[in-house]
Amino acid sequence: MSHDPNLLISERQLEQTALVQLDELPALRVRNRHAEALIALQGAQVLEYSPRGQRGLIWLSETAEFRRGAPVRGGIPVCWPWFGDAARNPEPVRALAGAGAPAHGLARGRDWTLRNIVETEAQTEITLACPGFDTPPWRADLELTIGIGPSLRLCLRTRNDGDAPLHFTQALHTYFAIGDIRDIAVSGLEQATYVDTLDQWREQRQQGELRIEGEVDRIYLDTPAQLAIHDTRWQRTLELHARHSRSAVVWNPWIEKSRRLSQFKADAWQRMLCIETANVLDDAVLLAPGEQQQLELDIRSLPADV
Ligand code: TA6
Repeated sequence: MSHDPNLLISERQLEQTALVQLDELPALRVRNRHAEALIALQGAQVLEYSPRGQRGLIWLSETAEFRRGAPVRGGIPVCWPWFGDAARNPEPVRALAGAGAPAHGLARGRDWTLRNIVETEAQTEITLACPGFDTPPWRADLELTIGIGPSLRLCLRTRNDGDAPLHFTQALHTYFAIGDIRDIAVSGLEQATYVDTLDQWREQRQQGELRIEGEVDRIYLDTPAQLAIHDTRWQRTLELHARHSRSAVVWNPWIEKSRRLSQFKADAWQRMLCIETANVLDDAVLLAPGEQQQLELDIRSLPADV
């Protein structure tokens, strides 16, 4: 089967999917009866997802740059085979990362190949594969399947193709689009333990719903499958349903940090919130040779809870 997106699209006479160019980056534009989406082949990064007739659910920086080998600010970066600073990962993951490793792993900077596209009435399903992760003694096959329909469905599948145990951490680093960060609440994290990376990585406990009143960069542990962002300004609730995820990272840079971020307008902190479906720190994943694991996330938008 051809991995050439153009060939695969023309061979299948696909109607919902087209190959487009965003500056230096090729991308797939999907339009079907349920929604529209934009996915960069670099990093298999979902950049946009808008259910028909609704505001987009995913935030993409107004100053996003589309350059080969460089992260794009926003969308859903795939963080794999480590999350965040490699030095902050468990020892077996640090060994895999090596010295001078980039933040959030290797997958987001690589050109993924198109493995399959299936167009049905229910959704458009796209499967992308990260080129051979082959760093002896480790080998892995990494695949992201993206379903564009009434909800956005992601499944990140890792298979250990090597002869050695594979330890990794991972996150779907979703940037959500919101009306105003000062007018939202996150439910589902009540009473959860979290590591506050802004307070010497101390463990704390979440009291009640999470509201954002300053810079937040927290790793929640033993998180439930269902979280929600209640957006008063835009009168909607964004529901996140995760499977095989034990951690969730919540991040907003607020005013000061925003000034130090690339591809980020000074006031952009007001319009975005990251809730990252993850397995990090002690929730690192261990696969024996031949084993595989899925990290799954469904995102949908509902009219605000009345
Ligand atoms: O997920 C939270 C975080 O690790 C923050 O600390 C911040 O660095 C954010 O990710 C963005 O990372 P990036 O490398 O995309 O700028």
